[in-house]
Amino acid sequence: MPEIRHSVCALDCPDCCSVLVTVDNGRGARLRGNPAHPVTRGFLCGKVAQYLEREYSPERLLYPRRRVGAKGEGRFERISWDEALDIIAARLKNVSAEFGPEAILPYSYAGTMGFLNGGGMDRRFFHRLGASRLDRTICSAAGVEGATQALGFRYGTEPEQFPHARLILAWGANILGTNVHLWPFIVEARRNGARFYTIDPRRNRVGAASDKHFFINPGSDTALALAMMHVIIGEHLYDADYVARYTEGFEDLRKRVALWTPQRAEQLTGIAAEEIAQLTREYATTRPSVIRLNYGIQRSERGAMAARVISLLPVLTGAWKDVGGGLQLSTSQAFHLNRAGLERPDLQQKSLGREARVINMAELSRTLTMPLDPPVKALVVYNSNAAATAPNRNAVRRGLAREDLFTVVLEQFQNDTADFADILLPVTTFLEHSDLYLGYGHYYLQLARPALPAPAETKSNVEIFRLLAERMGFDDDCFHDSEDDMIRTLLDSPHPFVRGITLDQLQRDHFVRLHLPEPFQPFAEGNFGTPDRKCHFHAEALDYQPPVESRLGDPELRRDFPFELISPKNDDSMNSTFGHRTSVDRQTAALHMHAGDAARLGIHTADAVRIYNRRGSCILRAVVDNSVAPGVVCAPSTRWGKRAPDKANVNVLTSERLTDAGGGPTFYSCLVQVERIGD
Ligand SMILES: Nc1nc2c(c(=O)[nH]1)N[C@H]1C(S)=C(S)[C@@H](COP(=O)(O)OP(=O)(O)OC[C@H]3O[C@@H](n4cnc5c(=O)[nH]c(N)nc54)[C@H](O)[C@@H]3O)O[C@H]1N2
Ligand SMILES: Nc1nc2c(c(=O)[nH]1)N[C@H]1C(S)=C(S)[C@@H](COP(=O)(O)OP(=O)(O)OC[C@H]3O[C@@H](n4cnc5c(=O)[nH]c(N)nc54)[C@H](O)[C@@H]3O)O[C@H]1N2
Ligand code: SF4
Ligand SMILES: [Mo]
Repeated sequence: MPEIRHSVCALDCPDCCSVLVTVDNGRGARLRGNPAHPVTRGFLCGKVAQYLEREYSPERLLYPRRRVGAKGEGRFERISWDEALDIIAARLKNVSAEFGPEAILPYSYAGTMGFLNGGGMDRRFFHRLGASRLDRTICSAAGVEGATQALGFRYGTEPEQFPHARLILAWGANILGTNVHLWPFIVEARRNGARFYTIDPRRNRVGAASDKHFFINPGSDTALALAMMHVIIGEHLYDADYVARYTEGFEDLRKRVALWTPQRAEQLTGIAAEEIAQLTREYATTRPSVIRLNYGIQRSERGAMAARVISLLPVLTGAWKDVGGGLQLSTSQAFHLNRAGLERPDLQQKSLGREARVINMAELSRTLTMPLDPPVKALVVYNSNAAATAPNRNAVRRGLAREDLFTVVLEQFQNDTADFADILLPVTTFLEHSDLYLGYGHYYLQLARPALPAPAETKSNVEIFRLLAERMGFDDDCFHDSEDDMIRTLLDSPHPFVRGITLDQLQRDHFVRLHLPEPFQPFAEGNFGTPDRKCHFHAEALDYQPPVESRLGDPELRRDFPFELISPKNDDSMNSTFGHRTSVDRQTAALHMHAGDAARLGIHTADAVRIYNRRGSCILRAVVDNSVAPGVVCAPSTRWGKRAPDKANVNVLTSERLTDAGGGPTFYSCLVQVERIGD
């Protein structure tokens, strides 16, 4: 008889779905969304509904391997776990003895969102080792910084409240692609009469389904938001009572935005002044109004400021007072778990007697290719396909090809990064190990137990770092912790949102809502994350300059490279995680263009085009579909470069210039030239 087991989707997605796995004779037969989960509501996105294809793919890595070819070539021979662990431990000890432990660098991101496998035993291991610390900026650092500067706390409107909204703005948010479980709530709101608008340089499926789409120049959102403030204040559309009670600095803000007329913003954003004024009036006078802001807005050079200024809009209008009003960027900060107990940063005292240096992952290219003291001599990559997803990929690959660099990769598939490994270790998928998960688009904490057996010689990250700790001779108790010990530690938090949630409860119920009022309205009565609980506008800090790599940026650069490239998420992908799929490879080999630009360059749909700048060159297939405005081109990311005929993907074009604050990457501030190269 088939049996149903519970799991949780571990992919880097705000929805964090509760998954039901049908298991027949020990083999997974079907995945579906848990109908009992208030946000999953019985369905999964297309890519994960088919995850069993990935689970049982003949390309799955099943045994530890050692490199036999050149770095990057991808030729390996099978070895035993004992050999692999001995080699790694010996090399890490040597590097540590010769250059100090900070010559060792972990590189990981959110291949799994699980606490234990995403940042648990690995953190303990590297802290005990005294390795360099990684600043994990690649995705959301700029937005986190901007939203924190604005509100203090990064809490947001819960998805279950969206049906109450009467105006919904999807601002840099590809809801159908990257956050599909919000969509039914929006459909419900629209059925109740809500209007739904999108603000995005690309008119994707969400834009096409909206009541109105605003094409905005990449990286210019701050100018739009400042002009919206200008109209809100100038036309007295703000909530004077809310502003008086819960904010500081309104008079300075009034002065600051006086010069930010819609006419000025039109020049910068490409949206007509009258449209800006009209949008603002609707936004400020419709209640409840909610903004789904997503991370698309903060992958540009002014990304932190954009997140900051937009986050202030519902403060001005008082939208936070309404059920179904406000803004959601992320809900993750509400999960106030005992991270220090999980990660044990105190272990650095034992290894180094101080905190280790910090390296920004968005600068991996520089870290591996420029002089550093000490240099990075050993790299351990897990939960990330850095050689495909990090900016300035050509430089990253030059770094990874260094003969003096010892690289360990923990992976499920032999992707771009795995090809550069000296030792390649096979890991389990989320269906095969235990973990605890937060949602960053809702407020449910979830537990997953292994639903399927781990195939062949695969092991979880937790188990691998536990074994490595033993090989290194680390005898601290925490390296003997079981998964359940680690979960109990995490849950041991005094914060009222999580106090009292137990492993037993999670085991029984699979998902547990944080201890929040229902509905949760974090800022209905101020309560911002500041010492005086008020929102401080800090008007003097709010400003806008176009990104260097943009149509209004460096004129010289713009002359040679006249197109603004954005490389947003592909609907059927999870960054590069499904890059082995042929359909995904095709989708991420596309360059979407405006018909006017294409005609001028003699380009037709399906033509091969070369797209290049000073950092690199990449061949894609043109899709002339007017999904972008003139001057913008869009290449959905992220392809496995190794599958491309020229072995390149869009990240050969992106730069390691950092955002205005937070140290984030600027994937979507990227100037390029495009030329037709053939049919
Ligand atoms: N299907 C799918 N889902 C995913 C992922 C995936 O790869 N595929 N990745 C996951 C990850 S890691 C993340 S971080 C989230 C991200 O989720 P999102 O933030 O929704 O995804 P992005 O594609 O980064 O950006 C969203 C939208 O912002 C637009 N955009 C780009 N530049 C600008 C700009 O300057 N201004 C404005 N207003 N809009 C802009 C893009 O065209 C895109 O439509 O999605 C997660 N979910
Ligand atoms: N051009 C461009 N580049 C981008 C972006 C963009 O929008 N445009 N987006 C950026 C963003 S937002 C992000 S978040 C990054 C994401 O970039 P990455 O962090 O590289 O994410 P993925 O490409 O999904 O790779 C995750 C890897 O983790 C592996 N994995 C999954 N589970 C486990 C596990 O339990 N253990 C181990 N060891 N491995 C596991 C998967 O097999 C997969 O290969 O990409 C960034 N790069
Ligand atoms: S990727 Fe997102 S939408 Fe798809 S199953 Fe996972 S959590 Fe749900
Ligand atoms: Mo991300």
